[in-house]
Amino acid sequence: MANKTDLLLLFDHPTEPVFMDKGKEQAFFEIPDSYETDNYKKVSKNVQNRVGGDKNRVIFIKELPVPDLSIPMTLGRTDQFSVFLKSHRWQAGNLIEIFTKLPSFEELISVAVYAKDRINPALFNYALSVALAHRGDTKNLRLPTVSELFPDRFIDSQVIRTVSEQLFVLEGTPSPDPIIIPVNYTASDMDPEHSLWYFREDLGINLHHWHWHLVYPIEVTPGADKSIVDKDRRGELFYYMHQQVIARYNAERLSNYMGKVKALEDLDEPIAEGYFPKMNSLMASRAYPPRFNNTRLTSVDRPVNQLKVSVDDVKRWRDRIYQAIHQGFVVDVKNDKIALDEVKGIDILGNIVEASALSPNMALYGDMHNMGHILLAYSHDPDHRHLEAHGVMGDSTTAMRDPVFYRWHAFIDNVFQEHKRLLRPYEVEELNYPGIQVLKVEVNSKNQTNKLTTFWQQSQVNMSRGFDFLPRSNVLAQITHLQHVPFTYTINAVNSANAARFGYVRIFMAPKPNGRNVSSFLAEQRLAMIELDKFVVQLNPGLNTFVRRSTESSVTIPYERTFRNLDENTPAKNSPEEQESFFCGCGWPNHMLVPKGRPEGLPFELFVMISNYDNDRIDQDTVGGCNDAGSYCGIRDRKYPDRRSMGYPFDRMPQLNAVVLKDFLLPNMHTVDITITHEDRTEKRFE
Ligand code: CUO
Repeated sequence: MANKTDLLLLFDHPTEPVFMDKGKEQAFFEIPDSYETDNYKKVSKNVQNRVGGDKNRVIFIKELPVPDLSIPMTLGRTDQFSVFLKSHRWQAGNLIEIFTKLPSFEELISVAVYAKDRINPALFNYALSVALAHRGDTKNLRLPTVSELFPDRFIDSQVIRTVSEQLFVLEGTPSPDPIIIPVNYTASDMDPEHSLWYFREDLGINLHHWHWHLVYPIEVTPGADKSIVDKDRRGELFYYMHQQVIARYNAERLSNYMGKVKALEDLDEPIAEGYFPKMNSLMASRAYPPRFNNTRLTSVDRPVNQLKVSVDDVKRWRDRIYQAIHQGFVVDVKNDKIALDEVKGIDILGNIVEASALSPNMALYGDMHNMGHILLAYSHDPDHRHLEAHGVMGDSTTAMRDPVFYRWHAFIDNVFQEHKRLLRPYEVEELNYPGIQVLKVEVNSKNQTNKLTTFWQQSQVNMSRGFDFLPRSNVLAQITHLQHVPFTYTINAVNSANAARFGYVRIFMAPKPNGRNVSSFLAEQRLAMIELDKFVVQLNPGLNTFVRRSTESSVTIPYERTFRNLDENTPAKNSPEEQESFFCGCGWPNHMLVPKGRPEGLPFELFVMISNYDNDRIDQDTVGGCNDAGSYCGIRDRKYPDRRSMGYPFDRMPQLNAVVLKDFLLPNMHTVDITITHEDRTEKRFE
């Protein structure tokens, strides 16, 4: 009989027929004759005998009535799937609904097995992942990482060729050496944007982005249950997570002696930054199309994608959204006003701007952010005359590789900031914590105080399960990425009351302007603040000392979850680690917690605040909720773990008398100057 984890085998080798051997055990699905596709009718048994035969584990699949799959089957098997396309989202939404509504596990695995060879593999993977993550009986399954299944969306096509060659030549013998994924391969130093390759093309950052959009789907099919979209403050989190990406990207740019990213405000200007991904889609057997320097956006009209959108559409939506922000309300489909107030306003705007199915008026405010991705993703072939698929901007697994992603999202963030700018500044009573004083903050890394160090590290990943139609073998790829020396924060705080109190410690940092050791204007600096951590402390009467490790950060997932190998490092059954690792791929990768800095040191201002936890707390049980990267990802099936606005206390303009950060400080806050130094050396992680 099939067990629940057998569902995960359906992710393995995404384009191979379902009857081929799967997983470490080389298990076979024994499928009913009626489930076979025309391509392989009546040959599956012969193939199974040839590949393995009697010794393999066999999973018997029951023949059951199969729901109508005609909608998700509309997308061709080799087409490029994009969650930014409405037609694809609709097809995926239909399949997600089919999978989530099936009453029993037995029916789910039977229908999924039937669907696997009939549906576009990327759409199938996305829909099954979303469904498993949201079904009560499967949400604790540990899903494979998308980079293991679709390595072609993460690494150089030349490496794909080398891995394929090794898998064929080795034929089951373990590879003696890892295959080196080159650094610096997408452009030369003539392209100034190229110095950011290590951020844009980082495996963990792109995995985080894919996971985020998987956890927060944009829409469901019309009429379907909206609960998978309608999550606590999902519009606000769309704003905040992407705002933090831009703040982090700008800190990396400063590390590389570059100015802030220029928002794509003018949709008519040629886009200076080109991008040549150097990746081939294994599924489509086609290269990801490039975008040349100085490409202009034009209307996209591609009947093949049921897609027609003009640059003017996007401008119209933008103008209507700005008008709503300035009026302080939006208008829903019944023509009723909904106030954009200081509590819910940003959440409503997030859903309007993205746009998600929760937008109160899609006809009026449109689909601005998604269609921006689309205009950029098809700018090389807007009318499909060359029969080209979308570029990297068309997919959440690949979009962050492209410099224009940051220009587009800097514009999206400007729209949100227009709303935030109009809110009244926080009053002192909303910021202080009477009786609590932060006396001292120190950052310690090895034997250094207030100095952080970054360097290059090499880690290994096993991507073999994504290489289809090749002999099974473990081939390791070696990736070079940024890393920092682990550090701790030491915080001394006094509670002058005579009873214990609880506090929420909030840690942010921002670079000093132009890399010089001077203060920036807080009105500007607040947008550069990177959230590093947030945690609860008990303050006993008198002096308290708290020590917190960088690896505990509430924005990151541990290193092992980014570079994990599904077959190895599996935590023990029912252990706390296993609870934590269930579908917890969403989270900023810990190896990218700290910006690169400069060889001569880059000055930052680190800010610590202890707010009154009684005002911030959300009373809920968070066990098993994937709660270790809650700041950027929320907590699964729970409320966002902070009652304050995301980004508090820097999400609003400061009072006029707070010109620089020093003026903003209250006794429950403290700052310390730190420097981040980059050492140009490479360490191996795995030896
Ligand atoms: Cu994450 Cu534009 O939303 O890519």
